[in-house]
Amino acid sequence: MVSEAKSAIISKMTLSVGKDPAFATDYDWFLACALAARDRATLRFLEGKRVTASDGKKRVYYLSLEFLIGRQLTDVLSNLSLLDVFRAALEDLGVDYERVRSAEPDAALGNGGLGRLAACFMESMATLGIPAYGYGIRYDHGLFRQVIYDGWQEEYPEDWLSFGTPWEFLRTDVVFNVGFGGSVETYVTPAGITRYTWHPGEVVHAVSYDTPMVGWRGRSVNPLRLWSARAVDPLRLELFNRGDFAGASSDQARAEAISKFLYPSDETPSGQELRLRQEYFFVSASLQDLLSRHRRIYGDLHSLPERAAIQLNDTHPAVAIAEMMRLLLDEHGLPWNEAWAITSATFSYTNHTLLPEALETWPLAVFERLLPRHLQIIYFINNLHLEAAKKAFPEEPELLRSVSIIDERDGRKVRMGQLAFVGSHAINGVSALHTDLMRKTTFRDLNRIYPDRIQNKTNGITFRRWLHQSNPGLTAILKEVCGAEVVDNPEVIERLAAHAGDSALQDRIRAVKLANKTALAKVIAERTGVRVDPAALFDVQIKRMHEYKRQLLNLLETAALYDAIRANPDADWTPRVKIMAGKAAASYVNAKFIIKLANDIAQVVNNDPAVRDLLKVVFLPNYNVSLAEVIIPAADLSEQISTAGMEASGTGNMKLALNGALTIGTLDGANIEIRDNVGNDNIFIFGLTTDEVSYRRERGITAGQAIAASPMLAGVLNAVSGGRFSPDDPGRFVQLIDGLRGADRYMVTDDFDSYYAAQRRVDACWNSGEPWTRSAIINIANMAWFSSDRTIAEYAREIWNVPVDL
Ligand code: 475
Repeated sequence: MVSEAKSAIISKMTLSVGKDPAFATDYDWFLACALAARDRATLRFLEGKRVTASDGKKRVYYLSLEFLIGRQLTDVLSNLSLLDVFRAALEDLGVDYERVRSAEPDAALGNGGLGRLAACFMESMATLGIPAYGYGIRYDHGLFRQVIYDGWQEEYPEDWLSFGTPWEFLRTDVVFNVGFGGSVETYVTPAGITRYTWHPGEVVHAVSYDTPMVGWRGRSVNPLRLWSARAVDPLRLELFNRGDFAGASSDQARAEAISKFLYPSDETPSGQELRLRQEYFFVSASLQDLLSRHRRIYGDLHSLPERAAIQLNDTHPAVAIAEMMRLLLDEHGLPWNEAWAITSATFSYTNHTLLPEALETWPLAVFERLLPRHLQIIYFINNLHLEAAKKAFPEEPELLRSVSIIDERDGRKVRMGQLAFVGSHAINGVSALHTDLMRKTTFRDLNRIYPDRIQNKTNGITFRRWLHQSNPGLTAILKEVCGAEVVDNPEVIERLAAHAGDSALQDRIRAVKLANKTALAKVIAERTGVRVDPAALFDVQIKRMHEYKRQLLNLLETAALYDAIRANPDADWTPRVKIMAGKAAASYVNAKFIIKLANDIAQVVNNDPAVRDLLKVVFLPNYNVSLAEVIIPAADLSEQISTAGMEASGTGNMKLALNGALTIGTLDGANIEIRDNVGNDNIFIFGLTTDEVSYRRERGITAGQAIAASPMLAGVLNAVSGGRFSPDDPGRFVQLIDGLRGADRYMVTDDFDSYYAAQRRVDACWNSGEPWTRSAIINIANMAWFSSDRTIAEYAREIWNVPVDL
């Protein structure tokens, strides 16, 4: 096996990379390994395609504007059971696998939770043998690279594709036309039926690239099909011949802009026309592709719902409802009722956030200019929908306003959430609380009209990447204690619980954690110059920078703790390292100030000899999947401190708990289900509940009371706004802190005292030693339910109706 791998790698190096191994760089070795690994994956992939087609198996199509994949080499090798073989082969060749692995750039085609969930789902679908296609955009530039300069975030373009990627196959035969703009022609057939033809003013080519997504033990390999935009005519020859070289290629630039970059705003739609062009571009290409596949195999489109399930990952691909109707009506000549029955039986929609500013809407004018026929179709859908609603609830005009796909208030808009809801047979939230809030708030009235549509599917994570690959030390212990089958069946992790009090096991768990922390300490030193002690408590908050996630609450507690240590340096403090990482949308001013505050606090605290090693603060730049893989196995404490009711689920919370970090968190999102699984004694819960948050909001209770009641809070707010951490610019944080003193939309002040107290409970537990490790073990033992295999099995049974044996 090793010798086979060796010759495969050498042959790729020589004949595909075109290099003499003696002169190969780490990146060359990565290419050679990736190409050799891809060969194995491809054989499984082609085999799977044959089987699915011949068995008439139902396919799942996962439409997502984001797939946050990260590096793929270890994932692919490990899932093909080739990791050890390749490692040994490279060692024989005198090459270090770690360096080869690190030469791969992250595929960062996503912003955060939503995109990473799509990547975990692709892996789990392949693992469960579900024939699935991921459809998305092949962005030339993924999420920006974050550089911290003088404590401020700077954004630089990300370049993962600058040297191409060895994982993909260009499909020259899978190219579709996607139209924009133009006009709609209406005519009546001799039989008296009105028909419509859209004449787009502009056409762009969608070119497809397939990347194989390999399931665990290579059970199946599914394609991730990403579309790249190309101009139909790369050059306008008449302009070129006249010497107008820029004009000659302007169409090309305009077309190719569609797949140039990922919009970097997490949970705030940009509302720009290019974004709508991206959405329609990949939706249209994907639907044309899957319809032509269906017709090729089954002939007739009426059987689509039995053979295909299309999942919309949030509303970003929701224009698919209108596009499917257009294709069925205008291109395939189906009558409305049949087209609608096929569409609504095929689609389902996942909601990922209820933040009002994140709910996607498009001004009618923009929509009509870009997609005139689709707007017509949406009007038709809405009329029928409102008629049905009127019939069901005749006395409630307010209800009609809330369920309408068209928002009639200031400036008319298309509401993509309403469109996705109305056009789907199943709608799901991503945690129990979030689904409950969907039913009670944003989708309350739609839920009254269609009471059985909303379901819950609590998120999950793939244990292959987030445990086995990123934490081999812990995985080895699990295999020994729970049995080797733990890598195939996470449920047996539960066996660990029986040994939670075993001191030998505790020692081993602590030793693995310490080794992981030592590795992280090295990365921290390299990237920030800060030296941290691996024996200290590693307190971690890693996620997008967002006010509702309340990194600011964490920083205020840090500042208060710093003052407390200075006031009483000889008390029995718990040595802590506060580790924070995350990107802010470039235009999100407050989030960028919070990054600056983290770095300013770090400057002051880390250089104050009075606190010695009792407190260190680190902001790690450029958080991405690869950095997460180093931080998560090294965390002791997981910060999940969003305002109750605002974090739809969270998935970092699951990754951290699975790796033995204890959670300090609010009763929000999946934190609640984590608590239910690990037990109240093994998690630090604090803060307002969702009901208490809405009570305060309804009564307009602001920060005044909380500040008046807490001298410590008042002190820390004064310190930060008075320039204690920004002596070079004392007024720097005045506005940020004034935001808390006024409306305090995210109730940082209300939760401050209870958060501070919970942190002191953390200290006490850490200092007690044994109980902490015990709790960590109980956390690990009870996380099996959060495997994305479980989540996907639920989607398969309850939404997609595809067979799965888990
Ligand atoms: C939730 N992103 C997490 C995760 O379900 C949840 C929205 C608009 C434009 C661009 N990006 C977005 C999100 O809404 C998002 O990432 N939501 C997250 O989805 C997976 O675990 O709580 O915030």
